[in-house]
Amino acid sequence: MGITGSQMKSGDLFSNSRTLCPGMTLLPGFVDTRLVHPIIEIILSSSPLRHMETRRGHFMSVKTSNCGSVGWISDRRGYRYSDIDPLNGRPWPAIPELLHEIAEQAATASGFPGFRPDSCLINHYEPGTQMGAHQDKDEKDFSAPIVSVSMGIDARFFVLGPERGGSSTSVDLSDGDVVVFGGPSRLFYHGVRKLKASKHDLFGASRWNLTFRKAE
Ligand code: MD3
Ligand code: FE
Repeated sequence: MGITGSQMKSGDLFSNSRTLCPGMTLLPGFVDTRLVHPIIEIILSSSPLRHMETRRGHFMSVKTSNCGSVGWISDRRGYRYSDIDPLNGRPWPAIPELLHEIAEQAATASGFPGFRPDSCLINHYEPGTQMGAHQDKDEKDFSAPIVSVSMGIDARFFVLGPERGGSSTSVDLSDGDVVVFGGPSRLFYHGVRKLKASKHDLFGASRWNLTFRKAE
């Protein structure tokens, strides 16, 4: 277990980390998600989950919300970051300090010290939902990594590479796993395969993913 399970000092290496490809690090079981669960509930009480609409007028199967000074949104005008939650007209909730610590410690353990995200996208998956191959390129500065925290039921995540086509590498992500994407992998195409039905003790039949980004 990582930061929340031991008194790991900043800069210590997480003994269980795996480099999946250059710039991409898996930290299995890095987070004690029991500590994150109530924090997510508080964030969603002000900025609830919603299905974002795409430019083409479809709704994404995954539900999302955000915390941070800006949040990722999609509507008929396209994808962008906004300092206002369009659902309630107010700023997004701030990133709680425990989440900042998790993101910073995971980035440090992966060779990206001093990571201070300004945005955290909260994705909620139910069995049958998926996320197609895409790049995360709406951020202004690609030198900062992206930190992804998985919670609840397992999912199969896939990475292509700098182009959409070709063969994919799969990674099964379980509750508490963190992946850090930086350097050459920062702009890789990636997605999530259709979720299989399953149950998790704390999160039930759902998967949560927190994606920490430096957007501005
Ligand atoms: C690889 N979410 O919200 S996080 C997304 O599990 C997104 O909810 C997925 O992709 C999820 O944009 C995967 C892992 C992730 C995030 C950013 C990446 C993988 C990445 C950027 C570059 C390469
Ligand atoms: Fe993504």
